Amino acid sequence: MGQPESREEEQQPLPPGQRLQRGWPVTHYGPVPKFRPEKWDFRVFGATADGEKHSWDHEQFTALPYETVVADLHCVTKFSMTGVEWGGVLAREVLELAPPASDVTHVMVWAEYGFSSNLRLADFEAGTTLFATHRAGELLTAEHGFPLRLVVPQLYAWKGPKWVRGVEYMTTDRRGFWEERGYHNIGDPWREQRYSYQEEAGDGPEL
Ligand SMILES: Nc1nc2c(c(=O)[nH]1)N[C@H]1C(S)=C(S)[C@@H](COP(=O)(O)O)O[C@H]1N2
Ligand SMILES: [Mo]
Repeated sequence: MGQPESREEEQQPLPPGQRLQRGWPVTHYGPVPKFRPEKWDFRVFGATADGEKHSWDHEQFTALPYETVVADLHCVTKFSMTGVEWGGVLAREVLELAPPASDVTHVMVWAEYGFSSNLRLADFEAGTTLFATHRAGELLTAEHGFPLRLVVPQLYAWKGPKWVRGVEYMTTDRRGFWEERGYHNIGDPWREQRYSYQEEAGDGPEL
């Protein structure tokens, strides 16, 4: 029988190929957007059940029920952080307030500067998918996504945009920013779905 390589691995198994990271690095593409509260809104659009767009200003969105989720973060560049406490608004809350049409299968989560990430509805409606405003009880810093970032614990971290501005309900799948640029359409770290060349039939739209 093989021995675990360290006590840490014994206590907290990580997805294949991942290493534990100390501290909290900053990882993203492009500049950090400036937050302008008077211009900020959170929009739900696309295939909504009532055919209408829904939007919240910053005050309204941050007044929605606050929940916490303890989750691991797995970056596809191979570092992981474990036991991060996020606070914010559950994706389920958004789905309840602005329900999707019955034929919605995927969502596109949109962030500042056109960054986007596509998710299966099932991943979006998981009980631990959270629009986070806080980490460990403190407001997010600008570089970590203030005022709002998505956390999808069961997927690689690029699936969770920082500086989120809205959600598009979709009746077919479409690739987001990194998914168009060589990353896996689904991105399950436990199945090590890192790159689009690993996709199997049904994992995503044609490239
Ligand atoms: N808007 C935006 N969000 C993003 C990214 C990005 O490039 N742009 N990168 C993602 C990736 S690859 C990772 S690993 C996490 C990193 O979050 P952190 O900088 O708070 O550690 O943010 C994700 N969210
Ligand atoms: Mo990442």
